[in-house]
Amino acid sequence: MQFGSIQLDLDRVHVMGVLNVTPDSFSDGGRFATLDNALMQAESMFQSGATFIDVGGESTRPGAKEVSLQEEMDRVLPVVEALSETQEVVISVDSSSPQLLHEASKIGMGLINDVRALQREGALEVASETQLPICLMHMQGSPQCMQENPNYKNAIDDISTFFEERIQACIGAGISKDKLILDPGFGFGKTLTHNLMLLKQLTVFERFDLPLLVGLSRKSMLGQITGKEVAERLAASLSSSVIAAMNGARIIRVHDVEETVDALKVVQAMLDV
Ligand code: 7PM
Repeated sequence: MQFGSIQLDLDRVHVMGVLNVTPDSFSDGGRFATLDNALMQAESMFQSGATFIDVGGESTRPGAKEVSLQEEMDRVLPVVEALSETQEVVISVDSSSPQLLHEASKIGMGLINDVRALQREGALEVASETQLPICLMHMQGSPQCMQENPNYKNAIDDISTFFEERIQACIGAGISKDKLILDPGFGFGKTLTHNLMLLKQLTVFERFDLPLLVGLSRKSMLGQITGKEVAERLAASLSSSVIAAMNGARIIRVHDVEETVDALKVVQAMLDV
């Protein structure tokens, strides 16, 4: 798949490093809120083997308050611009704002990562214009209320139906299907059982014949399983990343890039035999 100027083979396993530029980011306390720190963090993730850097300026943590568009742009765009000048890495932008995505597409964004799957007014049109790949993530509800009472008739079926609907919406907007990446959205309106069923049955989504991206890193489901706080979830995160890759995920979104790259090299080596 072509991500701006960078071509990647998505039959192989890739690591996406999370670069939060939100002051209230739940796992690193906003330490990387300034541009310099963000760039150093990105450089280190690239050196560790990340092929994507996911830049996000909106906290989608359960219950988080919404940030204004201007605030989100001020956080994200300088980072995208600086990264595209210095790094041979795909810059993914974690945003649902059409205006931000439009601006970011002009300064080096290589992938649209929208946790709202282009459902905001104007998002499909902007995404189509950029001609960039798009990750369509499933979420039930909104970040403000999604964990209140996640409820599905059948989570796998409901998420599949959502993917079908969003793929068709993209095609209707002139986006070619081969630019799409799917993500079941671990933790976004899902109970522990939903998340575990999705991880166990991830291969069911192979029927869409599109690359799968997953984010499990440090998430609360891992806290529920291990009883550990966010900062102590590395081993659980690595374990979940390995399971996801073995079940077909090809882009793994994580905070701990160096450790995850090693863990997934083992999976890739095995797949290569
Ligand atoms: C608080 C709680 C802050 C959760 C941030 C988060 C995903 C994503 C996020 C994902 C894709 C996090 C999440 N998660 N994009 N953005 N897939 N495509 O853990 O799972 O970083 S934000």
